[in-house]
Amino acid sequence: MTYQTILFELSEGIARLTLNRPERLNSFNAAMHAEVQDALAALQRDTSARVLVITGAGRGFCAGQDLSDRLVAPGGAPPDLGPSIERGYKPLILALRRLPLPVIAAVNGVAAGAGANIALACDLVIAARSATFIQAFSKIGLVPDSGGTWILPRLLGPARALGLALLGEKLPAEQAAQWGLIWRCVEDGQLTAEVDTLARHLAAAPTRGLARTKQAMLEGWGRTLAEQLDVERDYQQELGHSADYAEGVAAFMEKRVPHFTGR
Ligand code: T3D
Repeated sequence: MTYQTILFELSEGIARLTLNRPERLNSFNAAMHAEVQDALAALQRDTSARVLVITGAGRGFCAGQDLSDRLVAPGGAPPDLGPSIERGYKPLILALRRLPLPVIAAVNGVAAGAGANIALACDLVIAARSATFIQAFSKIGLVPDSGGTWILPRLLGPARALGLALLGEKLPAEQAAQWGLIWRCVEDGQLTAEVDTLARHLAAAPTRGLARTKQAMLEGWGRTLAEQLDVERDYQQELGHSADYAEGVAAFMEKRVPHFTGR
């Protein structure tokens, strides 16, 4: 597939996906949905990928749905948003959550509407100090989608989650980090370097273990402690047979740096 709305590359275990409609703050249209889904499906198949970095081109990360596709002419029929969610945002969020490798959101600027919640669906969110997160949905009569109503109360508690969702105010990156909504806020000029360092670190890490860690934590919210202990047992049983576990133990005992292959 030739991409018109994203940039996508995979090199040395690091996949980089850049939302690339800067003139519309990288908002999503149908083509971008199809292209992002295609890229994520390619990553599912490509075992050389060890980490994914998602960012935005230009001054924004993503402004959610492209609203120019939603303008209703006077007397025209309102759009059916259900199919758009079902075919676009829902599979996108689930694909990010299910990708068996760590996903970094490098939030270079404003992340609004679904754009904010796509960032929050990533495993590690690093934002530039000038970036903001906006649950813009309330400004146009919608509900936070792309997992917003699920993740915000879990990460922030109901008071802050409802404040953000009902008011649609800008949450600065630094406050998002202080509230525990994102991993880190860094100086604007440091974002690329910090993300590169983190991506290189993760690309050399034991990928299968990280994938199971992500899965256990994300799926654990719906389980009892006893059920979760069973899941941990099963994952340890599986990972105990991995090449990376053998390498990790050997490297520790030999007092050397491990060389993980992601297998
Ligand atoms: O429809 C469905 O399928 C249901 C799913 C919905 C999911 C959603 O995401 S709903 C929420 C949609 N997003 C928004 O409501 C955010 C709209 N954008 C904004 O509120 C502001 O643009 C920002 C706060 C994000 C940034 O403000 P600012 O002042 O930095 O930039 P700007 O001047 O508003 O935007 C720059 C350009 O991008 C501008 O175009 P222009 O005037 O230079 O030609 C603006 O129209 C365009 N743009 C920004 N966001 C969108 C957009 N164009 C289309 N759709 C957008 N979402």
